[in-house]
Amino acid sequence: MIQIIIIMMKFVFFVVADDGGFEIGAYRNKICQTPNLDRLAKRSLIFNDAFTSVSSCSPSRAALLTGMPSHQNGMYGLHQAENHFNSFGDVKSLPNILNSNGIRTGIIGKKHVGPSSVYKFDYEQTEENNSILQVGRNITYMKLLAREFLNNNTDKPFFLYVAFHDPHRCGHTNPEYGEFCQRFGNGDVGMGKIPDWQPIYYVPEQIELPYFIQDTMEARKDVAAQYTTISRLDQGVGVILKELENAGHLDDTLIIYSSDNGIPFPNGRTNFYDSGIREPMFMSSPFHTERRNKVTYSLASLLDVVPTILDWFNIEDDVEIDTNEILESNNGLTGKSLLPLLIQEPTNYTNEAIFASHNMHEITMYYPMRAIRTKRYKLIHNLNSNAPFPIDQDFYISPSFQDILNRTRANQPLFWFKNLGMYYDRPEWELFDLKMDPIEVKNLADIPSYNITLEQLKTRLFEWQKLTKDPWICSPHAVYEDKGLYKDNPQCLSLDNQF
Ligand SMILES: *[C@@H]1O[C@H](CO)[C@@H](O)[C@H](O)[C@H]1NC(C)=O
Ligand SMILES: *[C@@H]1O[C@H](CO)[C@@H](O)[C@H](O)[C@H]1NC(C)=O
Ligand SMILES: *[C@@H]1O[C@H](CO)[C@@H](O)[C@H](O)[C@H]1NC(C)=O
Ligand SMILES: *[C@@H]1O[C@H](CO)[C@@H](O)[C@H](O)[C@H]1NC(C)=O
Ligand SMILES: *[C@@H]1O[C@H](CO)[C@@H](O)[C@H](O)[C@H]1NC(C)=O
Ligand SMILES: CC(=O)N[C@H]1CO[C@H](CO)[C@@H](O)[C@@H]1O
Repeated sequence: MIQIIIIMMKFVFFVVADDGGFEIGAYRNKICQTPNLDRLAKRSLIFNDAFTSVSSCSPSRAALLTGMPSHQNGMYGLHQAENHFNSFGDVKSLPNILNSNGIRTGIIGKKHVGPSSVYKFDYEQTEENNSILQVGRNITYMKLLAREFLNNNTDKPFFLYVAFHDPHRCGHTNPEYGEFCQRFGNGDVGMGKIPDWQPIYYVPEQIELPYFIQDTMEARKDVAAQYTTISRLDQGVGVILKELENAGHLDDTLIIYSSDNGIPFPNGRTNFYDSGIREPMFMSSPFHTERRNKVTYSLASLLDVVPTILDWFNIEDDVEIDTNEILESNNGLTGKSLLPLLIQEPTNYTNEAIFASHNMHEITMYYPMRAIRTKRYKLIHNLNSNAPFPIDQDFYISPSFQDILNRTRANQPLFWFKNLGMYYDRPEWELFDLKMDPIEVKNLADIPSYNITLEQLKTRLFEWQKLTKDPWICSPHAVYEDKGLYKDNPQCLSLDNQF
């Protein structure tokens, strides 16, 4: 008797938004219309507590694609132009691991990481050889590229990574298209047309402001423009999912949707407050239907994406998957596979934690931070707390931030939950009880009754820094020595009484 073994081929489709947040129906935003994302959410597990490990574009994407935090993969800041950051040349990235395991890889849209030898996809249509507006915001153009990738797939499993540039701001580079490029391709005179996009416009008075954006007309108009751009992202997700379906891959593909960092508003992107690091995430598997349209409250990190996708493809050579011991390093990776969540919710979140590591966004914005977040607490270590918290170029000229500057100068009410002084000036340690203080304004680091919690979190953060070989591990009060005399016994050597 001849036995025929059919090996089911598996595929992955990963979609990442650029500065996208929770302006999504599935996350209970009642105003912003996102029918395509909502439909995807209905067939997904919806993450309530997913976080990026760094709130900056290139560092977040490098961490996502390597499973290593920014200080471990080397992408300390932005990749483009004068910022000039790259990951270390010997880092193993997801596309390279998959490629060496016979999986075809494709990227469409914003790449924003390097060097190209570390992040090598078989099929690349990115800002490196396309206009970023076309490859990242023109959903018709992106759809045709996805079709090309899918049509040209032969007999291999694939990993397709589609990185929208929407809903990133563009007021500082292409002001002619509006603050969020919401006019690009909308059919008005001089704006061109994107055939697959039906723009949706919003009334500023009606938009839903998150707690961290000031309630002023300037900020509301800014958010209304962001919503219009989200309609392009949403419809883009819809047309590309349609391509996947037409190619016959809706029933064998793991689909993940997320974003790289917080939204580009005050207290958002570049911050370690939840408004800067919490991310939307949907994960849809054709083989796991138990928890569709259900919510998981388990803490997840974008550092978990590499272990999840390797688990999906049953690739175990490079990384051992361990779902319990988050602090157990697996060949240098500290993340865990998220696939078990598709079947069952954990019964106890008490010991769960996610970690974060930020060094800079733009090259001028040196402001290293390390953080640990559990279900209940967040501890942020601001290593450069003697300097004002830095502001980046595109956020600086945004209407929302200009409004805060103008009002501060004119001594007018801000209608904001902070003021500029608080925002710029941060203590070295910030400890928040997220249950009592979800908006993270009451720092408990100096309150004696929290000393044990503080010490426990500091120890756990330090252990993670050690495990992930953080060069900043002794900063800012000591110097790390790990060579020569200290080769076998690395030490933090004190600066004595200077700090
Ligand atoms: C971009 O580069 C890839 C190869 O790296 C090539 O296949 C593709 O055709 C290029 N696209 C454009 C628009 O030049
Ligand atoms: C978007 O892409 C399509 C297909 O390439 C093209 O026909 C259309 O003109 C583009 N729209 C804009 C605004 O560039
Ligand atoms: C959850 O785990 C913590 C720490 O291990 C333990 O103290 C607590 O009792 C557990 N809670 C429940 C409801 O099992
Ligand atoms: C801020 O003030 C300047 C100078 O008065 C003005 O030109 C600008 O429109 C204001 N911007 C916002 C967002 O309020
Ligand atoms: C924490 O503070 C209390 C006083 O509030 C003190 O008795 C205790 O020794 C402190 N514990 C640690 C670990 O510092
Ligand atoms: C070799 C191959 O199949 N090429 C196809 C790639 O996709 C484009 C666009 O769909 C087709 O025109 C090519 O024939």
